[in-house]
Amino acid sequence: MINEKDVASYRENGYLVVENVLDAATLARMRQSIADLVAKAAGVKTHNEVYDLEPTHTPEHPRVRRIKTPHKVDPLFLEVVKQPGMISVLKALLGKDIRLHGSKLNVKAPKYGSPVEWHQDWAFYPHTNDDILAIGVMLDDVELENGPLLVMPGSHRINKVWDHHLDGRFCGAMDPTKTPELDYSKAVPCVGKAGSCSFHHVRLVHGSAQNTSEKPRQLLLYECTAADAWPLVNFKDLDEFNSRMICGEPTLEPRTEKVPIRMPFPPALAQGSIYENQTALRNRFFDIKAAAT
Ligand SMILES: O=C(O)CCC(=O)C(=O)O
Repeated sequence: MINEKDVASYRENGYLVVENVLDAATLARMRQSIADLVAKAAGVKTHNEVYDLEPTHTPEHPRVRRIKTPHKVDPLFLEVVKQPGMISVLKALLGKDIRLHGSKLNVKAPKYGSPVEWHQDWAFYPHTNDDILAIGVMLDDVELENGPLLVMPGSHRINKVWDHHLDGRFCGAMDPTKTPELDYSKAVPCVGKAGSCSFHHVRLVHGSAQNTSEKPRQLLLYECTAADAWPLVNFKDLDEFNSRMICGEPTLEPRTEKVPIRMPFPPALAQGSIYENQTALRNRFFDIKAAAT
């Protein structure tokens, strides 16, 4: 699926967009599953294990911001990350032994889908090494207008974890007035037809604007790690850890690298999702326009 030039570009820029990773039939099954899940949010009053809700959500007029761990809700989402096309890209970027760290589906609905402030995934889940990336599966055609994932090329190589704290607590976002190394006008949108996937390094700075367009922008994110990257936070038990292997073999010997680390503690005041964590941020980069009713 990708060649040596693509791998070199990923190492240099920290991201890659690959077209036609998923076929139309798989996309249709995933969209149906998501539509069913979103419909089931009718009657739901507040965020729960499955749903993160838009600020304008009501039980009568459901507005889902995120489905939290889709691979735990429908086995289809586990099947998708194990498809041969996906595995071939993952192996080229992370090596032969790979584990799923987590998954999430950002719905970013037309007219109101919420923005995500600039951040590094690494700030949320530091590991013993940084052979870690997130796949962004484009379930819809992603264009400039419907809130594409925006990435800061090369920011992973600055080899730094920016401060994601505010008033002494983790808040899951970088204060854009305190990042002089970064020129956000150089951000690159990851656009593509439905079925394309972006792959971004765990330390790459990224975010996305509100979707104020009429078009949906559902993005399914899979966080994947080299099997020898062991998490420094939230390790539960070995069986659960190893049940998330996508391919290859697990190991009891973590590979430790000299990586910059800042622990995400004390935890954010608003728990549950990055959207909730980021509500604490005072200096926001992305506008939030009054959501259409
Ligand atoms: O959905 C997006 O555009 C941003 C996703 C992201 O970075 C996240 O949810 O951590």
